[in-house]
Amino acid sequence: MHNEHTDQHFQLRIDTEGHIEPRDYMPEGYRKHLIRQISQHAHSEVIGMQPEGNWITRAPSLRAKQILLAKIQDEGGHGLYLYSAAETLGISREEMIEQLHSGKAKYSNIFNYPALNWADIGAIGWLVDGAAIVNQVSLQRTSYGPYSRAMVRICKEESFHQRQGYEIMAKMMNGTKEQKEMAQDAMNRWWWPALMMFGPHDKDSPHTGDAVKWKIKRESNDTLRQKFIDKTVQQAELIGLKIPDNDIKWNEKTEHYDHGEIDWNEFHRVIKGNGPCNKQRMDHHIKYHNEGAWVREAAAAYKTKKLKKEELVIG
Ligand code: FAQ
Repeated sequence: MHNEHTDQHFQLRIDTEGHIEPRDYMPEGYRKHLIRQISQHAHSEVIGMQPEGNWITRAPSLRAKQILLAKIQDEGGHGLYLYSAAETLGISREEMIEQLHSGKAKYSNIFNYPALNWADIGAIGWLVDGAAIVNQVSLQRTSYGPYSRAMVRICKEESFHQRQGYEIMAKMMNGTKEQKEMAQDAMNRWWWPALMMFGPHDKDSPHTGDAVKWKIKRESNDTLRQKFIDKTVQQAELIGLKIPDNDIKWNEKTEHYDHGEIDWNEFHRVIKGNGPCNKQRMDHHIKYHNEGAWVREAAAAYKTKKLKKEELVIG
């Protein structure tokens, strides 16, 4: 039942800060935009378990191992809320996974870099979750109800993740010369890819126009990136880490930190599939997805059987 009236009513609802719910009328472009963004967000959460998962067996203490395990499980849970939110828009989980495997759907650039040592686990929690949370706090006010509600819960868990990473970095910066060097080296490798997580500059971001009009995005890529830089520079200083950017400087006029140029060639190379770990991440996902086929089949068989029994009772 699409007509001009319904489109106007939809935009009015957005303009007056109303939520759009699954059964409400929505323009096709809004639905497609959300499926793209939410499914890519879900894929990022799940693929993001891989670099950290590598370190569960090598965590330096039982305490560190318990914390890391809990954090990685949370990320899997975030993926599940997000897949469910996307399913309310009329796409199935199978289709989303198919799009991931075929390369049609992206996932965050950041998970295509390797976690080489324990300091990387600190850097991921502090910088990667730190960047994710800045973006996700803003998305709590996104216009689509199921996405917005998923974000509220995810943000609560994400703030614990950011702190566990910062704690690892702070501990290492309080340690031996070698530990300090490891922490700085991890910072050097993760800083720039973390800045790229916010996406291209606003002027080069094709989806921002619609996203802002429909209040899917409440703040632009550059605004969120700047928020992340402003808070992270101060956290780095506090524990003695140096930002690997000679152009980082407080700007009295703007009251923000200026920063150097981001290497967008690297960003495009990585999101096109040619980063250091893209192939490894995808091969791993495909292998375990295929190996888990019997679980999905068994669950589906049980569902069919149960339905038949219920039908019999009704009959
Ligand atoms: N990586 O026009 P825009 C986490 C693509 S969660 C890859 O600006 P948009 C938690 C973009 O898709 C991290 N591709 O696009 C965790 C588009 O290509 P397309 C994930 C990127 O959507 C921690 C093209 O470039 N968070 O880390 C990236 O308006 C530790 C043009 O870009 C989210 O997904 C990128 N960084 O803005 C988990 C947050 N940036 O789709 C485990 C939700 C851009 O046309 C361990 N998403 N592209 O083929 C968003 O807020 C937005 O989608 C942006 C991109 C801001 C990512």
